[in-house]
Amino acid sequence: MAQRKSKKTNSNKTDCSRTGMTLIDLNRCFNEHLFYTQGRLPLSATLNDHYMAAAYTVRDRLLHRWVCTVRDFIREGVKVVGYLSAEFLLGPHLGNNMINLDIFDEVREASENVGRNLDAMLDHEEEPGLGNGGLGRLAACYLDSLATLEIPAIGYGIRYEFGIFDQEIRDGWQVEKTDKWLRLGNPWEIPRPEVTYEVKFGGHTAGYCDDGGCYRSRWTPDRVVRGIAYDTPILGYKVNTCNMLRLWKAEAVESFDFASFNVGNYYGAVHEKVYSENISKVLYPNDEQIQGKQLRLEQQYFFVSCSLQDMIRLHLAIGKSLEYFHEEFAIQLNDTHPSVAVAELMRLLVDEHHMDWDTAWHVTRNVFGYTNHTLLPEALERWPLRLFANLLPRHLEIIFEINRRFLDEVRVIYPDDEARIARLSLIDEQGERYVRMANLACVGSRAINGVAKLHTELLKTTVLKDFYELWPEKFSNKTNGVTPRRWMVLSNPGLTRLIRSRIGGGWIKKLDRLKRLESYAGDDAFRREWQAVKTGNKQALAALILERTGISVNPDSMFDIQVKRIHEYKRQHLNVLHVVTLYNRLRRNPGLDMLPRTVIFGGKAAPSYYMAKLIIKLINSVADVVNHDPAVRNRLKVVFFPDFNVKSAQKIYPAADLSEQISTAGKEASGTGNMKFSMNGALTIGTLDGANVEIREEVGADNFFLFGLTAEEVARIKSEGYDPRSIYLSNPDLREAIDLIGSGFFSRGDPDLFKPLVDSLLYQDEYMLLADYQSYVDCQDRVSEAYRDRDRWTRMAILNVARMGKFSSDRAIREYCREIWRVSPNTVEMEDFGDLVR
Ligand code: GPW
Repeated sequence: MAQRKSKKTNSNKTDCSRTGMTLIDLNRCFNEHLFYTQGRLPLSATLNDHYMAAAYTVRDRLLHRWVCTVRDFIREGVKVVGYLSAEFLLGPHLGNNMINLDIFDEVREASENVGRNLDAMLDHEEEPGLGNGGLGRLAACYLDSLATLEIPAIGYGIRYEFGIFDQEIRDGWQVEKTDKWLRLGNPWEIPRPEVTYEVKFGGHTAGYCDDGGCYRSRWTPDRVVRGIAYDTPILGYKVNTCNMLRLWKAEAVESFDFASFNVGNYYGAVHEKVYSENISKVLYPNDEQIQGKQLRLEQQYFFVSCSLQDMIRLHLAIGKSLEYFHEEFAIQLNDTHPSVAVAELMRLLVDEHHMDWDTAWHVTRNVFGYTNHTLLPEALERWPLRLFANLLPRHLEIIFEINRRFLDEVRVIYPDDEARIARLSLIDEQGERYVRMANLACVGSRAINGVAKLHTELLKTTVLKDFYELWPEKFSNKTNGVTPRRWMVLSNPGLTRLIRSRIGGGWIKKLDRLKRLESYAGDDAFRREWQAVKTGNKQALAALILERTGISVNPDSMFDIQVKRIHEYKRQHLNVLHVVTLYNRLRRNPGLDMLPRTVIFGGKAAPSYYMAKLIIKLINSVADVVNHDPAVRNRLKVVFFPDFNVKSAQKIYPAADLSEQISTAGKEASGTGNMKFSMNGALTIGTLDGANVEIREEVGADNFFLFGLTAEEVARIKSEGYDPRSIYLSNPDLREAIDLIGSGFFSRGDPDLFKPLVDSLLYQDEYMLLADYQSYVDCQDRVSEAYRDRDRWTRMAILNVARMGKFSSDRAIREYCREIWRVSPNTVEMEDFGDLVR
């Protein structure tokens, strides 16, 4: 004990790697922030004061690197990636920044020494939930990898005042609460009140001849809003590159002369202010389902316009001509949400910077890349022409002109193929007219990519088939990845320590090196330690589950987990059918020797998505009955973990034994949760969908539990006429499970409650749960068998982790850099504060 103490004291004097400071220095900075930033003495400081002081102490180290990164940008004119995304689901910053600064362990030890609780501080941080799910989280992983790979990059998005709602469960139903993430202040952002742009809306256009006799269009808006930049530093892992995420907040433009508009109309003026601020007020909580609301288009245009104006200003500031804009910037469109950028860049270049159309179009087509993230028809964005024309009249003109020129080219290649031309057109003219945002993104981009091999193939043969036939060379696949810094090092310190003890820490940046773990799969001692780590993580999750739900679960049972947005295509209700099947077995045979399972669900439903909300209610209702049935005797527990977000995800993935990735084949573009589970030593039960296909390829078919129809079979059966009812009638176990739900057994005798769900399965079954049911249940039986052999299971788990190298977001970003953006790393050298300010 005495010896340990003295070791700790020594480390206080040692250099804290990469900060160039000792722990004593860092501690002084912390106390200074407590004193000078928070205005507190240690004796009166609250947990929030402590958290803020810690955050500012860490932020100072980030800003030092940021300044150096910007210095290089100005000096060396490096090509920059602009990542445009309506969502960034960052998760808490403090722990992650400490990991990337490589000071986590030292700071933890130092905090313990002075009796400060680091975990309480980490826990206290409100996460910025500026995204719905996979798409927003991918953007956050990509920012981490861009910085880690030393690529100059700026993330551009919206600073939503209210992020994704907090989910509460009341009487089994989801209740939405506003997410007031800015309530206690946000130490990670730097407001830039002088970095602002004006964004116009509505009004009309009129033609005129300019001095050179050129026909031009002038847009007179009826509303102007100002965007203000808020910057968040994004530090790479163990490098000095510190990029920025620039988010825009909407404000009223005072100079728009309310006085003359509303003489004596104070209320009207304030109303205008409130109206403008509405734009960045709240994140639309829909995932893969469009709402078609005007405010959403306003949000998209607002952040796109601010971001493009900002990039143009930066470009001009380094003294370059706009003809070369695409040589200095590569702009990625994260799905179609920012795709109005194609028309806006044309407008900025042609109308505001007086560039000729052809040059502007050359620049535009060469600067953008477009990533598609879904095949679901209900997620493909299109805007009613009327709405678009009212809000963005000039952009509609530009889109018509792009379309006219584009279709002229198409007619040359495919003369007389009017059907094809109608499909390729930027305007949908069957019935009510719409602007097709995916078509606009395709026509305006140099590169188009899907997010997993299967998804990209399906894009080429279905939704983007015509574009693929036209420009096959534009298409490529970029399988998604996730950052091992947040999803292993930060969230699973136990596993990280164990892996480091055998193969060092090189894998954190070069995830392929996890391969070196393969040789430990057969090592008994290693497997014991591996199991101990997993058990520890399960105990921690069990404690959290008890705290959040009051349900006590047994850490020795198999943790079978499905966490993701609730969506019918993701088939949480197929998982429920399995649970009910197990329950029926126990009821039929009370003495059954069944492998104990804890089935854990988590995820939010879009507030307007009735079926998804009913699925949440079903899970909770089944949980209620199963968990209270004495006959079950702890062989089966069901948990709905409320408010699944990045913070809780960091506790959940490391505790999983089994990862549920059971979407209907062909529906999940990629999935990224599947990767996070597997990296943390869970085995996957899954369909051949999205990135599951590639995960299985990598980890080996023997180490993956596969079931279900293939995408091809799904399509074939659908086209031949699918009849779920006949499957229901011919499968007694399935019938028993569905009947039990339909009987009111889980709804206090009310047979109507779940009728919409039951009917949708029996009479439509759009996502083919019944077709996959038996294959799923059989596969789950193989899972249980495998789990009984702990050594075999652990060996499989080790091999899963060892073979996950491909799914690092570093690999994905390297591919984007080489094949789409054509950007290369720039190593940032640290310079002393004194030299920098001289
Ligand atoms: F519809 N994804 C998402 F394509 O989380 F835009 N939200 C969305 O709105 C869309 C896609 C959109 C997800 C995909 O469902 C998932 O399969 C994929 O892994 C993820 O995007 C990142 O590519």
